[in-house]
Amino acid sequence: MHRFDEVTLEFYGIRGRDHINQVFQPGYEIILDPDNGRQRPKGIGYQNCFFTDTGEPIPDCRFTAPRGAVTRVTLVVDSPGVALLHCHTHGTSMNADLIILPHPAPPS
Ligand SMILES: [Cu+2]
Repeated sequence: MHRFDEVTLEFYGIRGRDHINQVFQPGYEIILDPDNGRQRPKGIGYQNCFFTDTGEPIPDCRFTAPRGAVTRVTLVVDSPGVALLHCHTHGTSMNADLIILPHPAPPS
């Protein structure tokens, strides 16, 4: 995806009760969670992250994707780099990278 693109992600949960997901902007850092001593990412929340079907804003781009249902989330990425899609329920075994390229220059 490109910087400032509006991108919709679709999730369909097939295992587990639900997945508490979060997208972190480029520049996130991995920290030790003081509650359980496990590693987890810490990042900056998106300003533009919302449920696609209702338009309801999602604070910190953190949302639950339940099993047996489609969850659609739309976000606008505002800085180039690698963002992390992370599932808090399943930890580092359920991560994905979102590659954000600089916005393409208009054709000349
Ligand atoms: Cu998960």
